Amino acid sequence: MPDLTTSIGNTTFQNPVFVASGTFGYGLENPDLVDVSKFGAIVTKSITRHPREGNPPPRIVETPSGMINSIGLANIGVEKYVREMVPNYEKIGVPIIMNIAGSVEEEYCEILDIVESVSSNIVGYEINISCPNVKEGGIEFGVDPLLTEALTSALRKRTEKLLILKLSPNVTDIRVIANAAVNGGADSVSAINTVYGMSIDSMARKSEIYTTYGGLSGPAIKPIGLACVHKVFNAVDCPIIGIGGITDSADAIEYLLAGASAIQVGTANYRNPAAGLSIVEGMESYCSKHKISHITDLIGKVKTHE
Ligand code: RRO
Repeated sequence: MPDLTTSIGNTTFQNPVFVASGTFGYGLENPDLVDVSKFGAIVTKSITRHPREGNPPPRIVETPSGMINSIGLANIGVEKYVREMVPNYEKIGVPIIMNIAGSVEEEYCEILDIVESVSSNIVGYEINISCPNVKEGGIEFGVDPLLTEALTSALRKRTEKLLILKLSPNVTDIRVIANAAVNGGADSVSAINTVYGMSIDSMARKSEIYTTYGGLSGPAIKPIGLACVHKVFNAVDCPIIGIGGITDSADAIEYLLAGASAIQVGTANYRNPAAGLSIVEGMESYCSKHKISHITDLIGKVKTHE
């Protein structure tokens, strides 16, 4: 049986297949649909300091090989999250990574302090500095290496749990932001969040998303995600969590070869909430077939032509 375990910072996961933020609620919504204990980890929807309604509809539209969302950070806020969700995590038998979003450094810090003040089996935090859909929703950090480093080091002082910075592809050079996160003390970076996109109904001559632009996800963005992961892998010394258009185990293996230590399945969950479980099985078969004893042997092993 191949060994699928992978480590990020001080934490070892039973396999490298996580479900992505925003595509699996708070981790507690699908118990009858999927055996969540078989995932490597669940990453929650982004949580902010106060509850948010999000953007007005329409806020999701299907596009060729993908979808565009502009949810606008709709969530229950950290207090309700700690009261109603966190206590239930003991039962579900899978590591939880809480995704945190804010508009200023103090907001991120306050959220982290509130969660750290209660006992929980949250194993780490994915810090969203890359939401494309709100005016002050972290993307200001995600495009600026100085702000990224300062935010990361403020958060690093507050927790010993995993600290993962979620990066945007909507930047000139993702390596500069990844490097800033690591200099600030991040254990890992996840790449990528969604890519700015737009969809137009030619008959109505109207934008199909209320906010005009949204975040493109799904198979359409896999080549962008792979390039970002590969660039970061070759420039920055930290484990990377690969995200973007992963639908099957071949996609997941491609991300590992590009340099990812783990991957997240996002848009594919909308079609099949158990997509991640098929990916775990497919990875096992790939390793057996190719006589790979440990999945981590694949990390960064893509052959290039240079
Ligand atoms: O809620 C959203 O609109 C959203 C978020 Br927070 C994010 O990080 N990425 C995305 O595509 N949508």
